[in-house]
Amino acid sequence: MRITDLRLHPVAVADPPLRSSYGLHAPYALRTIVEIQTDDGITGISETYGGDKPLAALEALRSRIIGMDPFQLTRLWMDLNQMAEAEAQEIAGGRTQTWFVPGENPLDRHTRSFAAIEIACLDAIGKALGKPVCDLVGGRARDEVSFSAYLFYKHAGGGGMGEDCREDEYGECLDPQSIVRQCRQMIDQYGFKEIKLKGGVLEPDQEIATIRALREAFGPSYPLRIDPNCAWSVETSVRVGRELKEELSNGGYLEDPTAEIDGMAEVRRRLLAEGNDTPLASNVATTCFAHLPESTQKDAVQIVLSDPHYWGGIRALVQLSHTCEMFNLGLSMHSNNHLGVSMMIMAHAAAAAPRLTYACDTHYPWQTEKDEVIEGGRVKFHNGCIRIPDKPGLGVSLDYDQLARGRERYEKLPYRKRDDEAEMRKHVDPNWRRVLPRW
Ligand code: GKR
Ligand code: MG
Repeated sequence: MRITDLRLHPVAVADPPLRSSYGLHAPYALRTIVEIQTDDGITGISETYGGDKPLAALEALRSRIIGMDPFQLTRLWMDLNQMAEAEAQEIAGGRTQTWFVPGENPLDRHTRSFAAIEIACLDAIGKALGKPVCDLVGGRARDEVSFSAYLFYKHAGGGGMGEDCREDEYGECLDPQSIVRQCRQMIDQYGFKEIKLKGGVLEPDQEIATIRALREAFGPSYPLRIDPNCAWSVETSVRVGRELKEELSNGGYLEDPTAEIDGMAEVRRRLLAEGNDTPLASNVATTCFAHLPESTQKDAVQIVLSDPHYWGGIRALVQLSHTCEMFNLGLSMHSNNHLGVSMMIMAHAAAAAPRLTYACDTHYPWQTEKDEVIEGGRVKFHNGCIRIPDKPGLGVSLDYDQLARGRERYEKLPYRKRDDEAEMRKHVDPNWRRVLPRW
C-alpha cells in the first residue's frame, strides 16, 4: 500500500464564549481534517489542531508522505524527531505549554504533525484489514470509554457570528449556581459520571464555592477536578488544595494549579506535608515523554493528561500508558475543541491504553450538529461513554458537504490562530493581559 495523496481541510467550528486563564474563546475554533489516499483506493482520515501553523507544518510534510507505505511509520517518526531536536536548540524555554495555547506550541509541532499522519494511516490500515484502530495497536482494554462533564465559566452566547450564530444552550454561567445548572444539563443530556471545572477565571474563593456547590448538588459519587491552567501561585494552589481536600479526593484531582514542574513539585510537597495527597494532574507542565523523568523525580505530577493529538498519536498513547505504569503514575486525557473525528481518535486511544482509568476530558458538548463533519451526524454518548464501533478504522467517515461548509466558514474568518487574549480584549476588557500567576 502506498500513499498517493494528502488532503488537508481547514475548518472553522462555532464555539461559545468560554473562559479560561488563557482568556476568551473566539466565536469559531479552528481544526484541520486530514485525509490520505492510498493506491488501493482507501482513504484514511484524522483530525488535528487548526489555523495557519498546524496547517503549514502538515503541508511541509507533503513530499515526505506521498509514496510512503502507511505501515512504515517509524522512519517518519525518526525524521520528525530529528528535526524537532535540531529546532529545540534554537527555541529557548523548555517545552511546556505555560505560555502557549494548545496547538500553538512550536515545540510539539512535530509530534502533532506525526500524530495527524499516523492516525490517518491507522484508519487506512484498519479499513484495509477490516479492524477497528484500537485493535491494530494491541487491542482494547475496554469497549467503551468514559468522558467527563467539562464545565466552563462562560458569557452569554452559543458561538458563531451574525447569521451563523448557534443557540446558547447553557446561557451565561459566571457563578456557582449557573455552573451547577450547566452541569445538570450536561449530565442529563450525556450521562457523564465525572466532573471537571475549568478554573482560573474568577477569584479563587468563588471557584472553591463552585466546586463545593457541585459537590453538594451531585454528591461524592461524582469525582471532581478543577483546572485553572496555572493561574495560581504556589501559595494559592496550596490554599485551594487545602480547602478542597475533601471535594477533590476519591477519584478527583487538582489540575495544573500553578506553572512549571518546579511549581507543581512545591505544591505537592507542601500539600503532602499537611497530610493531603490530592493528586496533581497536568497537561501544561508535563506535555511530552521528555518531561517525564524530571516530573516524576520531583513528584510534580501524579496524573498525566495525555492527548493523542500532540503526544505523538495513538501508538504513543499506548506507550505512555506503559510508561505511566512503570512510574506508578495515573493517566487521564486532555482535550480541546474538536469534532467527531477527534472524538473517535480519543476514544480509540483511550480504549487501547490500560492505564487510562479516569474519565477523559472532551469539549464535544460545546460544539453542535451544524458544524459536525462526519456522516450521520454527531458521535453519540451512552451513559457518558463512547462505545468503540464494530467498524474498521476509526469507524467514522466524512460528510463532504459539511466539510465544505466548515471550510467556507474558515475562509471567511479574519483570524488564523487561536488568540484568547485578543478575544478577551475585544469583548470583555480592553486592558486584559494574561498574567501568571494571577492570584
Ligand atoms: O478550551 O480553554 C480551553 C482549555 O483551557 C483548553 O485549551 C485546555 O488546553 O482543556 C485544556 C486543559 O485541560 O488545559
Ligand atoms: Mg488542563
